[in-house]
Amino acid sequence: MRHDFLDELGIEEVNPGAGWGKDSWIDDPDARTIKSISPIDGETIARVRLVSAKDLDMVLSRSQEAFETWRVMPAPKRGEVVRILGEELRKKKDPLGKLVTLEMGKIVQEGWGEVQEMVDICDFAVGLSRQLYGKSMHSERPFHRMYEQWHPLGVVGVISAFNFPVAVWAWNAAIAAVCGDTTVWKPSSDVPLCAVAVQHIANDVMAKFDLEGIFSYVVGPGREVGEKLIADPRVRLVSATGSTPMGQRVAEVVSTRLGRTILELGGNNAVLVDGTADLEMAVRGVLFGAVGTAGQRCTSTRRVIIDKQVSGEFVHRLVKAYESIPIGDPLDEANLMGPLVHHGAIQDMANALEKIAQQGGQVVYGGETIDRPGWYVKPCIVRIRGDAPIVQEETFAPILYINEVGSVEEAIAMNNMVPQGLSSAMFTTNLQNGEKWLSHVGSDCGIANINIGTSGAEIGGAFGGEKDTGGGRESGSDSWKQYMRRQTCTINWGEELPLAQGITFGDE
Ligand code: UN1
Repeated sequence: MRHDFLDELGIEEVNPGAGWGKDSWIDDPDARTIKSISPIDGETIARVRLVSAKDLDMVLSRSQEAFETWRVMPAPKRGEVVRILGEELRKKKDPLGKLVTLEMGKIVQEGWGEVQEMVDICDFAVGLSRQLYGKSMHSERPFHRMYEQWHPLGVVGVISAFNFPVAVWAWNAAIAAVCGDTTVWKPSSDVPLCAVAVQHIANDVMAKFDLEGIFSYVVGPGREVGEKLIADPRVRLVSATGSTPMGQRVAEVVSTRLGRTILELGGNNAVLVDGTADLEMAVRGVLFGAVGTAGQRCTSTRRVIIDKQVSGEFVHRLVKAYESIPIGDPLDEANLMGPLVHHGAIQDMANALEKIAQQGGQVVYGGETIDRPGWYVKPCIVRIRGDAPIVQEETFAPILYINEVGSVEEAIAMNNMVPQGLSSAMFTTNLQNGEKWLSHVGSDCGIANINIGTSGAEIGGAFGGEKDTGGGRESGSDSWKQYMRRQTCTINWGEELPLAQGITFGDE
């Protein structure tokens, strides 16, 4: 069955593998194609042509050329283009959100939420376009003025993962655009149609301003096109979301040529529940964090580290909540959990469950595969030791580990024990526990919350994490600085030439 919303988004049976403007696509009829398969029922939605390394070279040239004109447009004028992009995304929220759901499998509420996140970051970027502030400093020399300013950087490469097929592009592209950069996007091959749809929207906006090449995309094999993208010196910044091994490869290649990276990699996010927590609130926070997006967010809750006094009651309530989750077609708003992204994800989950059993874990609820077309599972709750090896890994599936502890110090140590450091949360009504959690001896993650879950961060804050999560920060706060180059300027408006540090150099 072909959904009407595909027409609204310009999705054809076979779609080009690269594009940078309304009439600017790479659409070689002889090129190999990949199928975009819906995890909802395993059916092919449409196909996308793959581009070669040579095609990428052409897209990068166009992007570099576009940068030459884009960077001289005043930042608030660039903001105007991003404002219109945000407006077009608002208009397309319904069909684009549904495409996210169809291609990736998250429930449609979350599909729409993702488009809302794109709109929000456009709004943020528009404001930012008038606030790309540099500091001025007092010079140590008389009649000298010193200040720093921020210039556009160049072409930005964006590599995104299947789980956020559109929002992560926007975090990067909207900020990069107001900063005066152009963006070349390599989406995950699991969700290429989302990129095609976004490109159509961006093309319409660029065309209104007689522009092209500000936003472009390429779909191609990682080994060929991805490797070439990260190795190319024209790509001044690579912003990559995905697994830790992928991020390590990006870091290796980009650092060799002294380029910049923003890495947003795996998470292994815990919710701590102390003895004073509001358990009802904690159950709801954990439920959304662990079952939302079928456990496939990098911010998904994977661990509950809980005071053993309240653990029995908490797990009892959580199991009840899990039992009430309707699982099925994510386009049907009645369902709260859709499928996993593909068959490989089902296998990864089964492998993890096998290791769990070997390492003394006990399944309290779920974990079964549901027998119907598509890739559906029951979300799973497991009691296991917090230091078991499997708990240290990020399994991209709805498996939640319950780890019991005897004190808040033990809970914080367990939170920090894993190699990843993205998101974390504590449910408590105790001021001292809460403050300890957020202090320098508390959570070691990039995100630390109190009385809300680990996922669903707002775009206004800097997003990212420490350790194996890669250290990058995207979207809000002052993340924009990574998309620009800083220049320190000193101007002597006096009639002498004094040297800094009081040095005299052949002076009388
Ligand atoms: C991701 O899972 O890769 O905080 C991004 C959240 C979302 C973004 C998640 N705003 O869950």
